[in-house]
Amino acid sequence: MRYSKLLIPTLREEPVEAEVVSHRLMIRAGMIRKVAAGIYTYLPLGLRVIRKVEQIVREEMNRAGAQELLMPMVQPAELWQETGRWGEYGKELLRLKDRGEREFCLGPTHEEVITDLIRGEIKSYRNLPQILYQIQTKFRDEIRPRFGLMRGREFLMKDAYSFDRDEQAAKASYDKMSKAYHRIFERCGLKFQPVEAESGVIGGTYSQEFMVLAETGEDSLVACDSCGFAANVEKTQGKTCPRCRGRLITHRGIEVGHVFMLGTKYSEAMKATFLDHNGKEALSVMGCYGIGIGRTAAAAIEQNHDTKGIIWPLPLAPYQAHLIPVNEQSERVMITSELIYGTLSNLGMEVLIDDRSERPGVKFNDADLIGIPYQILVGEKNLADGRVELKERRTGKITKVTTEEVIDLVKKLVLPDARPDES
Ligand code: P5A
Repeated sequence: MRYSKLLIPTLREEPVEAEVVSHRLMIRAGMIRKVAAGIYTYLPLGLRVIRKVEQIVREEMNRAGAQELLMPMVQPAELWQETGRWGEYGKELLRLKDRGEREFCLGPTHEEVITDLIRGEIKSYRNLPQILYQIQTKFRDEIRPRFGLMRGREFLMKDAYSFDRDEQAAKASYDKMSKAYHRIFERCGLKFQPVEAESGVIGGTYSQEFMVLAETGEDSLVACDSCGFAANVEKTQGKTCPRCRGRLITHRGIEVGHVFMLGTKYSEAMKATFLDHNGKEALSVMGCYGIGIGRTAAAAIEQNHDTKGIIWPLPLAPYQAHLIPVNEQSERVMITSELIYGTLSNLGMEVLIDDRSERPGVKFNDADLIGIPYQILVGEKNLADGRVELKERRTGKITKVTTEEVIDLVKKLVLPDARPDES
């Protein structure tokens, strides 16, 4: 893509309203803009990152045998009254009325809608298990929306729901999802820790949160230094590990995912039953599994940045290579740049070429701010020796190589990650 044709409104100044680094950098890099408290527009660059996270999530959900569907955002009050959550959920549930005075809410989560679907469609143990997921906009009227995409009111979530014939089968579905979560956050290039957690207003018998480790994280977790036990601090008292009596060490983190063993909380309230192999009516045993899509992108920035800007892990980067013709007045610079751009693009790489007539310093600063992992600098001085520069954003390391070599190098660096096998 050509920078000159894209809406990338980068900012030099620190936005005053942003308290955490991911929020500041997403605004400064021209990725998001606020529309109202906790409600954002994703600009082209921001949306590309969101789509990268979604794609990884989608591939791993499909690999684990989950099926994608899409449920409505607007949900009738009656379903929430059946489970009692119409009362329980409180002010976070944004309620509205249609022209006929019928009550609805904007979905903060979809246990009721999916349980309603399954009770209507699944009648026999033969049709179980079912794992269904969607990637969809949620609304939670948080008291203090803050930190940009980290804690929004309107936000994107991947939510999955499993239905099984008994507890043992439900545990197998839960484990499958948990394994998929490990793969997802690994593929995103994040350092994370699963922890035992409280299940709150979603409920159920037990739950685990996936925490991205970052000093700026809103959550605190403890991890045992000898047995690997880890939990949200809300879940533990004291300084010793409940499993092995080892020492607990506190870390900060960002909750990017949460998996819940629901048991029969919803199937019982909504009478989601099926006929078991003896022809007897039984309740589905459920699980539900969430990932904050925007929060995952924000957490990646919390974990990967420096004073100059974002340093995207390659799998989440909006583009894989950032090509900078240092002086676009020079014919030689432009011919070489276009050649590299065309070749890399034809290889299936996502390349951003900064074809603006801006001063080199402006282009370099924007490139470091936006944080694409590999920069290719094409300038007259190096071209005199037939060379261009390859700069690695993370280390700042610059290698001078020929045009052919740069294509080869970038290919090796970028393409093995671009299309992970779908086995
Ligand atoms: C699981 C899926 C649920 O809602 N029901 C369906 C369950 N879980 S959860 O923990 O409440 O949310 C799942 C993930 O969504 C992200 N998230 C948010 N992201 C941005 N802004 C918010 N206000 C917000 N609230 C939740 C988190 O990543 C959470 O783990």
